[in-house]
Amino acid sequence: MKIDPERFLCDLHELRKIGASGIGKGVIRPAYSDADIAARKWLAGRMSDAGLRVHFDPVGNLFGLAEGPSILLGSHTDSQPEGGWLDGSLGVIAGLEVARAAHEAGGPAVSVVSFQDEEGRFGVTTGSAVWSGQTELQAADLMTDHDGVTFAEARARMAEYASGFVDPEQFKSYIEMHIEQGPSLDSSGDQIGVVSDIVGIRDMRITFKGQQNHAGTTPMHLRKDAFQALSAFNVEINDRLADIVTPHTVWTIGHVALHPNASSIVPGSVTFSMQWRDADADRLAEMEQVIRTTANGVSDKTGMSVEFGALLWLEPQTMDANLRLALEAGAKAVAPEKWRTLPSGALHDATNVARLMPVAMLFVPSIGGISHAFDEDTKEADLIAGLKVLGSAVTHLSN
Ligand code: HGY
Ligand code: MN
Ligand code: MN
Ligand code: MN
Repeated sequence: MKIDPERFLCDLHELRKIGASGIGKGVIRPAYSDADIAARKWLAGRMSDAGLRVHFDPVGNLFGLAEGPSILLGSHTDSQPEGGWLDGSLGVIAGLEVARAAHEAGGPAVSVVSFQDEEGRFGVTTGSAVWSGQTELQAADLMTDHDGVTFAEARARMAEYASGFVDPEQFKSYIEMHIEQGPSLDSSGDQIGVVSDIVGIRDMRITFKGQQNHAGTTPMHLRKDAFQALSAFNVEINDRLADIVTPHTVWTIGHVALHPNASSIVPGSVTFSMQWRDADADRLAEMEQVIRTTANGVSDKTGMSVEFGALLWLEPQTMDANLRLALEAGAKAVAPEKWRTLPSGALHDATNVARLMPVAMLFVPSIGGISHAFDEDTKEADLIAGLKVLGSAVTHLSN
């Protein structure tokens, strides 16, 4: 099998043009947006040219299928609202190049996937979560984005392409290549990371409801200002979580919707996202209790009501030992002395796919550790090293 780095880079740059942000190399390609659908149609053409059978499932996961039992490679091509050009796309396009080279060489059988809504416009890694059975389709259909659009409405945009769900039995294993999205490899000067585990996550929307009122006439002591409730919650939760976490635990209030969001109105309500991640499922559960207790405490103290949305969750996931050995053999050959093992603090479709088959992941460095931002990037030499390790692992597994 002869992998072609030039062809791989060329495809990667072609894909970047679809939904290009115009700022740095960034992309704006959220799940089911025009740009996301255009990118999937482009990718379907590339898969077909590579000798793969194109298949869209009911949620918009796009597969390029090889004949017979195959190794599945891929990731996702949707992006964050402000996304980097490599997050997800790298694993899909590297998989495409390996599958194409394998097809040209007459084997081994390699299939490719681009999962839908990995970036969680609706849930957490929604497309692979539904395919793997982590999330029921009926439950997913009821999920809403921050503008109130339901998953059912969004996926209907792709209904004209959809066939049934792909039978996972045809795949022997899944390998996902990705950028690290953190600073470890960049700061140690390593080119390749072989992933040991992926952290777990919990994500929940919380709403404080107070009393909307006039910002000029309402005395301070009579206000029920929802922003003040969020502000108090934020200070208190940082304090209280600090007592039970490790240096690797993280939590984020990343989306805030203040209502009605006007200078001269005391805000009547606020809905915000509370997300927390850790490698230990028990700690995640303990953090949930602290979060609920703290929000209830703020509600009691301020006389405002609090509501909790549905809890989204993914458990921590360990990578398959045999697949890791294949990646390590590739890393030793391609980047001797410049690879190491590390955990993933970002989530990946691999967590869901692990319900169906053995999975593993490899990372290449992110310059400055930056991702989920337009200025995300990776050195070309590192992208190519990752591609070669992926190809080498596939060859190793088929021998
Ligand atoms: O947020 C994550 O870890 C993933 O990239 N969606
Ligand atoms: Mn990603
Ligand atoms: Mn991401
Ligand atoms: Mn007025």
